[in-house]
Amino acid sequence: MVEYKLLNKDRYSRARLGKLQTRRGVIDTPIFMPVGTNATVKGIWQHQLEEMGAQIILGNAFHLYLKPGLEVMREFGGLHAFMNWEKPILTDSGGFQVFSIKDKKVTDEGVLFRSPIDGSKIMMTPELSMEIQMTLGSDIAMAFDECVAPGMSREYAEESVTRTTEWAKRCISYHDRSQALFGIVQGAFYKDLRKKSAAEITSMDFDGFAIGGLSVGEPFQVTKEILEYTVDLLPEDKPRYLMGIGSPDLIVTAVENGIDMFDCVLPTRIGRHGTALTWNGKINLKAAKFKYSKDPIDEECRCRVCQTYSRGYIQHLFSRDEMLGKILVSYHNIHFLLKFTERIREALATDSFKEFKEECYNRGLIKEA
Ligand code: PRF
Ligand code: ZN
Repeated sequence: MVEYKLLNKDRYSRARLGKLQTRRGVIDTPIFMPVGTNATVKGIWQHQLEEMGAQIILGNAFHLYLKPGLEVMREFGGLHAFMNWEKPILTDSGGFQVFSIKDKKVTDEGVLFRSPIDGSKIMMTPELSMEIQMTLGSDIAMAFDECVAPGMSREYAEESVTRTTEWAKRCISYHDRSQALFGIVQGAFYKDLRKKSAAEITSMDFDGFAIGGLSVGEPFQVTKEILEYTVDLLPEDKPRYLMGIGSPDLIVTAVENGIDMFDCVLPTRIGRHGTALTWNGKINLKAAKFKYSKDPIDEECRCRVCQTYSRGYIQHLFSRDEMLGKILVSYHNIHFLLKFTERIREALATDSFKEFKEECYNRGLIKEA
């Protein structure tokens, strides 16, 4: 259902350049995947994603099950047709979204919670998550996992790894393989639990492997250490996906540890608050100092927003709470991360990832050279 092809390996790190063949075309890796939780990348038209060069986007089983629901999805013939996006889609299983709900009950069967939309009781199970993702017709589905909240005991984390493995087995037996299916390694911040989870998950017939449970509020060094440790436990011939990261420093850390795919709501979330990613670090366009600025958000950016609008204009839009401000910064931020990963791929293709990393360090985009 997907095939990973290695094109080049970095000499100084575990970074790798590759291609991932999916049933809706080839994706260049490493790749950043913009997040379209509710069948929309917030504020961005699908044709704008295409014009920016997005190759694959994310959808969410949990949200799309709550609204518009499976009946609507069946009527439209799946998520691609519904939202008019023809390129690959990866859907997350709900394993992360369910866990951000406070009032819930986790059992071996699944997760019982109240719908945040109408208060009705819903039992999310591995089988239901597979059913939703097959109905959505995404190109890559994710196993239903438990992402442990930081601060939970080791005992709980251990129990949770066992549950995630049992759920993964149920996902595999229920899934019809009409789409690719990735397994997710959990284990919180405990290396032995990561090892156990990786051994169990990679022993199953998945098309790719994700690392979950990271970037949930822990310090950067912890993310890095667990990532370094866990990647080594994953097979080399399958794609590797680090879930929920998207800041330039974490992207570089992920790539140098051999990660091929990553996603994050960061560009649109911070964009809505006026924060722009630039080649010289973050800036906040709400700041009064930009009021008279005729400069684009980023001198070096070739995106449509930076070719068209000034910082001063965008500052004004935010000061009047005009929705266009949020849209413009979101667009620029997604463009930035797509370009950033494209530059990483160029560097990997020309054996200059080390130099790229040095440049990032000098620009203040990453904390360690
Ligand atoms: N599991 C799933 N989705 C996720 C995560 C996870 O652990 C994360 C963790 N950063 C983001 N998205 N299913
Ligand atoms: Zn721009």
